Amino acid sequence: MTSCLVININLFNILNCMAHHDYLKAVLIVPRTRATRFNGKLLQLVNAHRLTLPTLAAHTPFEGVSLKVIDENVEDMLTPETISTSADIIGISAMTPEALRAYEIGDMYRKLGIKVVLGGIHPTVLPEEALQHADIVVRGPGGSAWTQILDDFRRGQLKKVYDGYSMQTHMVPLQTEERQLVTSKSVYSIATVQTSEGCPRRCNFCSVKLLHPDFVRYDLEDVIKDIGSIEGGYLIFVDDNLWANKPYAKELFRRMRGLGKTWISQAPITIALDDELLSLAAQSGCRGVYIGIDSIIEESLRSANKKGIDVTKIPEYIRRIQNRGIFVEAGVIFGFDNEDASVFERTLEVYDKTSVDSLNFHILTPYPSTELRRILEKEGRILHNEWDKYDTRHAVFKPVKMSPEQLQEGYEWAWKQSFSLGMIGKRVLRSGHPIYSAIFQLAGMLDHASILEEDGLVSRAVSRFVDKHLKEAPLTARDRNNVQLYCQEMSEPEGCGMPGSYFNEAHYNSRVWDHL
Ligand code: B12
Ligand code: SF4
Repeated sequence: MTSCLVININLFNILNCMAHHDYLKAVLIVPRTRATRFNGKLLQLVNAHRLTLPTLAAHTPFEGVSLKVIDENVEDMLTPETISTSADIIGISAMTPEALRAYEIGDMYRKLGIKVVLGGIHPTVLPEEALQHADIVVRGPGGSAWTQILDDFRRGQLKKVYDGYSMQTHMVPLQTEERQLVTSKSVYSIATVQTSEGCPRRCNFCSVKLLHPDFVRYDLEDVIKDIGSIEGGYLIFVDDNLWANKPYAKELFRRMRGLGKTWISQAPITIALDDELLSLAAQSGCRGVYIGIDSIIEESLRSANKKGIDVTKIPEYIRRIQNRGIFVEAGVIFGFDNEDASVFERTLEVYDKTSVDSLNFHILTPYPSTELRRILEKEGRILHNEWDKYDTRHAVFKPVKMSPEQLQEGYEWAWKQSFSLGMIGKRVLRSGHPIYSAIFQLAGMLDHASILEEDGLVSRAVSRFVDKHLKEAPLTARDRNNVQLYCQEMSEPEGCGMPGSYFNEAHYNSRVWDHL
């Protein structure tokens, strides 16, 4: 009884003293999308974390800012009851399919009078729309803008729109701790790394050039330092085109030899033409590439501005890449103007004759401000602006040679056909690396099967496993620093009534931060 009282008094002291903090409390959020099912538990099991969060964390000043990050895809969804009412400023990231949820979250915080910042590709291209749900919008790369916003907040000089394009300086290699902010939320985390921004190509449906008008490569020293901050052995390069500058890519792969990392990335099919490049990639740990082949119909590729690809050579190119022990997943887009309803069957027939390890299907989607969107708008072919359906899984425009319903049905048929047990078995058996293949096939199947519906049998089992094995989020050096600074100010260097255990508390954030 007595010890309980002491602890309560201590806790009261902490809450009391920290309530008058002179440091900022900031929260960064990635919203959940319709595409993320199963209450995020499956993603919590194996999560390739969103690089956005540690990147912005690395641009958050160490002194005087307490930071919390939330990825709704792997955590419980935020509600008015669970949001941090004591936060000072919230930053939310949004791709187009995440925009509506981002707006909901923004509205929730703004109701409490908390400042909301929106960034990412969607607010970049539609800042006026975003400003209806936020106080501040960041356009373009956001690291330096985020640092500036925190500073302006302190000085009471916030602006409505920050132009990230003109402010970005250079990449900041991440620290292990910044990565832990997100990786500790999964059982098995896969790190994400970026070596460049943008893409030298100009496909007409792509949003990348809107966010990154120029193709910028990071300093290789910084990239290697960044990779050094990764604790585990697996990583994904999130670059749009890691391989675009061959001398740079080759040097990167040379330097990665011996680091003991296994990695995958997106890649253009043309990597098959450079033996040295492939060989160095394999030696550096490359085990898989996702190739946006997009279509096996030359005319479709031309209409999308994808030039220089001889579709008849695709099977041979796939084989060459696989010969290096690199797994190939092909990305297919349906809905180009010249395609009629026979495209689905024809596509599967062609891929059935290749040795491709896995397939991934998308519906052509006219994202805001892209060239494709401008054409379709002019022709009156956009069906609606329900952004959560702009996820490449829904037909949101009228194709030329089929109806939107035919496009939707054909797309779903292709998934079902391609991920039937027979097709999966065939691909796994002929794959040079059946274990990787089986994992990818399973991922593809889960992506489109509903066997793990929320509260289903498998979902519950995954939840139990995750809850048991989830790593503990470390108390960050930043928070330790803030508490110590405060205690010094209070002339109580021993901890101003804060029990030592709080410094070690893994869930300091949720136990103390939320209640301030
Ligand atoms: C990696 C990636 C993914 C991963 C993401 C998961 C993961 N664990 O990493 C996966 C494969 C799952 C994925 C899925 C999808 N993706 Co994606 N993806 C990317 C990619 C290649 C890189 C994103 C990234 O990590 N960048 C690195 C980080 C550091 O940059 P960032 O997030 O852009 O953040 C910077 C700025 O935007 C800004 N910023 C962002 N948020 C905020 C917030 C605040 C507060 C501030 C201040 C600043 C700020 O500051 C950051 C630092 O500069 C981009 C292409 C690109 N270059 O953007 C496409 C991209 C974002 N994806 C796209 C699409 C279409 C999708 C899908 C719909 C379909 C698909 N391709 O599979 C799904 C939808 C997923 C969903 N949530 O619903 C489109 C989005 C178009 C649009 N208008 O929304 C892009 C642009 C690709 C393209 N070719 O057009 N994607
Ligand atoms: S190759 Fe990929 S990232 Fe580059 S423009 Fe085309 S779709 Fe965009």
